[in-house]
Parts: sequence; C-alpha cells; structure tokens
Amino acid sequence: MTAKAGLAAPDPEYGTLWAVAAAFFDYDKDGWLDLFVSNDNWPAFLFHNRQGRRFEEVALAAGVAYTEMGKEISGMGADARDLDNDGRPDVFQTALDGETMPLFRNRGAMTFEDWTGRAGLVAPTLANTGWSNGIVDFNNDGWKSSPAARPSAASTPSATSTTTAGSTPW
Ligand SMILES: [Ca+2]
Ligand SMILES: [Ca+2]
Ligand SMILES: [Ca+2]
Repeated sequence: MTAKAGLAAPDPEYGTLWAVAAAFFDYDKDGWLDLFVSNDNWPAFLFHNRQGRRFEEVALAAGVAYTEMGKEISGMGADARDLDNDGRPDVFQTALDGETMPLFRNRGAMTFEDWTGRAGLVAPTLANTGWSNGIVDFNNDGWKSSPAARPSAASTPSATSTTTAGSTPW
C-alpha cells in the first residue's frame, strides 16, 4: 500500500531520509487525510492526498518545508490540530536545542505561515530539545496546548503552551 500510494520511493531530490515523526490531518479540508512528516536535519514533507489515488509532496509550496528563516530543522516530533480554533488544522513540530520549534498556522488556500515568533515560541523553544509532542486541550477550556517530551530522564516534561484563553489566540 505504501508503494502504491507513492510513499516508498526515495525522494528524487533528497534521497533516503530519516523521518522521525508524522501526523495525519486534512489540511485542505477536502475529506482526504494528508500526511505531515518531520525529518531530522532536513526540510519537512507534506504529502497531499490526491483523493485516495496517490500522495503528492507539496511542503515547499505549502510553506511548511522550512522555518520562516529559511532553515530546515532536526524535526523530532509533530502533531497537527487546530490550535487557534479557526476550523483549520495547524502544525507544531519539536526540534533540538539551538533551533526553534516551528508552529505553522494554516491560513487556508493550501498554505501555512510560520507563527513561531508571533506565538512567542522562539525563546522558549530555542533553548530546549523536544521529542514527541501532542496538541491537546488538557483543561477543557476550549484551547489546546502542546507539551513536548524532553530527552533527559532527569528533566520534567516541559509544557509549552501555544494558546491562551484571551481574545487573541496567540
Ligand atoms: Ca486533504
Ligand atoms: Ca487553525
Ligand atoms: Ca486548554
């Protein structure tokens, strides 16, 4: 099934990669689940589901391949859910320290914009390494947060809140 869907062959430009995390979500709301893939030290991939026939890699055109600084990250985790409650699922990735953990806001028309800076996430994520993450509304207030697991066993889990309950979500 993987090969039939067009996901097995090495990328013609990038070759074989170390994909670390993935998240299925319907970013263009066409009823077909698409696939975001976070790669280690390489641009992220976004596979657009072409109505169940095959997947097409569209990360660069969609604006999720690189950070707004034009850098790839060592992607360690990824989740895709609607963080600002506008009805469109967004993407949040974790990365190694020295890199930001990009938050890509889905602005519709099959494109995203990097909201890491506007969400106040540059400083708190630059200094930390995050592995697995998930976007969950822990306290049932209608706003989701994205805690990330940290690699050191001595560390306590970090809770990087990407939403607030105010009138301006980020
Ligand atoms: Ca879709
Ligand atoms: Ca959203
Ligand atoms: Ca909440």
